[in-house]
Amino acid sequence: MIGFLLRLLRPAVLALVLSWMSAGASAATVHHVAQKNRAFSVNEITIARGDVVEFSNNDEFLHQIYISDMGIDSAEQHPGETITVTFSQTGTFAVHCHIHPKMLLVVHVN
Ligand SMILES: [Cu+2]
Repeated sequence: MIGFLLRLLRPAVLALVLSWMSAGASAATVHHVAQKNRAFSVNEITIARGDVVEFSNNDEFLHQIYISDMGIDSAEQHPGETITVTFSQTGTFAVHCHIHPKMLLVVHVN
């Protein structure tokens, strides 16, 4: 009797697990932003909550990532280095670089 019930339930459980896995996988899109010529490669991006932004230093000198509203104030980022930030809250966030005060990227998180 128990064995019969388990056989009956197995496809439902499998479907639940699969839908949970695909939901998790689709939640985190990775967006690429470069730092080049003392500027971010885009001025503004709109992403979904839980998405990841990878900042790649494509210059020959140091950058840094400063996001005041998220309490992020990274260490010096050397040429070729990538800093990964997960945006887990909705809202609008200004991304700056302490070393180059004119650098600004606005991230809208829906
Ligand atoms: Cu910079």
